[in-house]
Amino acid sequence: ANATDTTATDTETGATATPMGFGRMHRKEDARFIRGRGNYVDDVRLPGMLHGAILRSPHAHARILSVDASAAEAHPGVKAVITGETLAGMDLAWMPTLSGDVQAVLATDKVRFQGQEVAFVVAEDPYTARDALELIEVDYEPLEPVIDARRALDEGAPVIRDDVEGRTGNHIFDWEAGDREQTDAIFERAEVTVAQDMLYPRVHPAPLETCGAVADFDRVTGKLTVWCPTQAPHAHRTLYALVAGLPEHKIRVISPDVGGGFGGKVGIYPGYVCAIVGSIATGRPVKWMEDRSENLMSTAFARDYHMRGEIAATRDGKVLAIRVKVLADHGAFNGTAQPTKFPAGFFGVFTGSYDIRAAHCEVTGVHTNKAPGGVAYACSFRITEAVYLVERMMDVLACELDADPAELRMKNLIRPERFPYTSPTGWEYDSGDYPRALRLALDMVEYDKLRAEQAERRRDGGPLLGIGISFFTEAVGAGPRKHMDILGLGMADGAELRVHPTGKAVLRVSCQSQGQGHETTFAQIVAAELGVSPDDVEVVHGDTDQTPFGLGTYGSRSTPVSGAATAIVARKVRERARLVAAAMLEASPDDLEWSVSEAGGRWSVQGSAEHGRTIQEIAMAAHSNLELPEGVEGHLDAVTVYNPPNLTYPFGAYVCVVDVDPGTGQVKVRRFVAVDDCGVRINPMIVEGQIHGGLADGIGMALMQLMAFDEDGNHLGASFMDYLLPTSMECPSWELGETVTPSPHHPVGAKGVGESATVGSPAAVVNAVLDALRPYGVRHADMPLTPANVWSALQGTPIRT
Ligand code: MCN
Ligand code: CUN
Repeated sequence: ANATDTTATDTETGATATPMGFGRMHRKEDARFIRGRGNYVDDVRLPGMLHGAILRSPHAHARILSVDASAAEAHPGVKAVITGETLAGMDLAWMPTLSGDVQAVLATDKVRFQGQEVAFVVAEDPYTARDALELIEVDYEPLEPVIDARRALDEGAPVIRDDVEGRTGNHIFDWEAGDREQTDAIFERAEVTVAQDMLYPRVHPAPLETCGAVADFDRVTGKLTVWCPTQAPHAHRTLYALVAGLPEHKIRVISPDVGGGFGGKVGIYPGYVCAIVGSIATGRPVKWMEDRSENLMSTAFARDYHMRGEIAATRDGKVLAIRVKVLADHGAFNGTAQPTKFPAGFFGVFTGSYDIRAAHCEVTGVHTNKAPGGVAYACSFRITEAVYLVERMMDVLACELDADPAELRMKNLIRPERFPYTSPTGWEYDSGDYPRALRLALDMVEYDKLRAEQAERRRDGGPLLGIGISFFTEAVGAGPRKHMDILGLGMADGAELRVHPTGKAVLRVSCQSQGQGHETTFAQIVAAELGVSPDDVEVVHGDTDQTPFGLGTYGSRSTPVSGAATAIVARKVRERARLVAAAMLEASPDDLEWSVSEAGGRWSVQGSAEHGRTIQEIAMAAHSNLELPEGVEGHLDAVTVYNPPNLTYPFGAYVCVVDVDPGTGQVKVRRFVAVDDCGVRINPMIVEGQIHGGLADGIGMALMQLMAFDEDGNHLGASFMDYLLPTSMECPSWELGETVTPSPHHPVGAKGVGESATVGSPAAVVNAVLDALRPYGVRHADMPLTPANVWSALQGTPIRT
């Protein structure tokens, strides 16, 4: 098929002619991405623009004795040097984090992680700015760092946050969920209990595009425009207004094309604030772009959960209760992005997909001398950790009982008739048919055949074969406003739809794509509701001056929340069109019926479809001199705000097959079957793309990725030489399956899917590797299962039986 024609049938990708609504179609945005016509922050070039660079701390923990910027200031081409002291004079040295803590914009008293921001140089060009950094003299007094979270609460541990009044240690919060007494009581009586410690290591979302900003403060109009790759432009604008005292209507945040976010672009970074201050100070636009190492060292990391899981069960494999203790490493500032009432994100869904009588978990958050973050990398607010925990524990239990992990899961999955299902920790799962999804995955992979091959291999020798299963349930689409907010901003989303006289439409939404294809799928939602072509719907997003307020794109909330707003605003337009059509047809609106055929959507008199008006005809009439009934406004525009009644609960069954070389510890992923259920799929091709990406993430985390530090707090993974990204070399050809269980409360029955595969896949890969290692008596090993780690796991245990 012709690649330039998005409406052509393409047998390679399975994309068909542009559908009149849901279905496979190529992404509208790809035309510009493929031709190099995307417009990213670093493409923004304004007249007179200056360039900024950040001086960063070489120490993980040190007191700042003095900062001397005079030589840098005198350097030719340097326009300004901003230090913590400069900012302190403006009351901007500290900024609020999304968890209600504060974070240093530029350090004043101490540096608290390696790579922390210390000074900002503004110069005529980026090279001069970087050169001048070397002329800034900072006198540090190194302090003992806290690197291991398990030592953070030790008596006498250095106090990292002595800036907080009354703080005597590194404790941030304790949080619990579920019923402790009931859970403990079940554990006491249980026939079988298992326990396992595990670490979900610190990893990084590592988007291809690093963070950066262009700030342009106009001294005449007082208007501040900030281009940055944010996942939440409206939230950023409101925070700038609240913190800097700038009038909100004089702030415009533009998130242009974004080269991947994965949760790392939700928060406000010191560099953004520095660029803004730099522009205010110089009266010229200032661009700041970080490099790869800066991105890996200082922007939002993910996970870093030390977990202990326990399961109580009957001897025949019925899981009765689950108990979890977590130590959460939040780094030097508590900067996780999550709803206010959920300090551990949505870890509370740790009972997973199983019908369990009782559950209890405790999470303790601590500071260490590492970068802040915690909620990123397609985590669905920590459901990654929750799913990993419960899916590892199910395999540990299977091992203990010598049971088949697939059968054990089947026995404990929540039955379809139990939905809506209230979990022991109080979450209401909206819909699901779990056994069907697991059965499909097992059939696709030919599970019994694989087990037979495995038995043969174990008997005859050769590479080790492992089969790993993971069944996950997610909770995405935050969230009901009464339960969920970020720093007091409720999590509802606005949408505006304008239908022009010729029937072409413009949709304005508050969420912001980082590669998820919203310009296509959101146009498809409007197209389905109005019976128009998605090509006739332009989606505007990522610009606070152009779009209604809403909280943005993360936690796979765009389709559940903004997507719902889109369907509803389109339905409002359709209802208005009914009134206009009634006037055109001289009929009662009640006598009209809506239909969508290949020719498009139309209102017509019931029973006589030919006696009707197309949506395009109605749009023209709504703007014409047609006399409209009393109370009916002209035009076909509408606005709405959607406050979701509940989260959506997508789920899936994954099976991973690996071959492990016992001599080298090398793991090869032979096959990966993923059955996903995200309710109704708007664009199945985009959904599959999202799943492919997430599965690759899972292989990355399970086998390759780790943000490591030495005992002094030196970052050991600050480049892609050390921090490994999965490529096609490590990935098999994905085998996808689907079931469709619509969300009962979403207007089009869709559930979110953007993070599903990242959440569900790591456990499948790890379970597969450990399944391969089972004859060696290895019950658990932590990610990443690099050849070295697998090899040492093999050495530390009895010879193969
Ligand atoms: N979709 C669909 N049918 C459904 C569900 C979703 O067609 N039933 C489509 C959506 O309309 C959208 C895409 O799939 O085009 C993802 O939708 P959704 O699940 O609503 O997730 P979001 O759009 O809110 O994306 C956020 C999610 C998150 S939180 C991370 S992290 C992540 C992810 O998306 N970051 C990504 N996928 C990413 N993909 C790319 N390319 N880049 C990122 O940074
Ligand atoms: Cu947790 S990563 Mo996504 O929610 O942006």
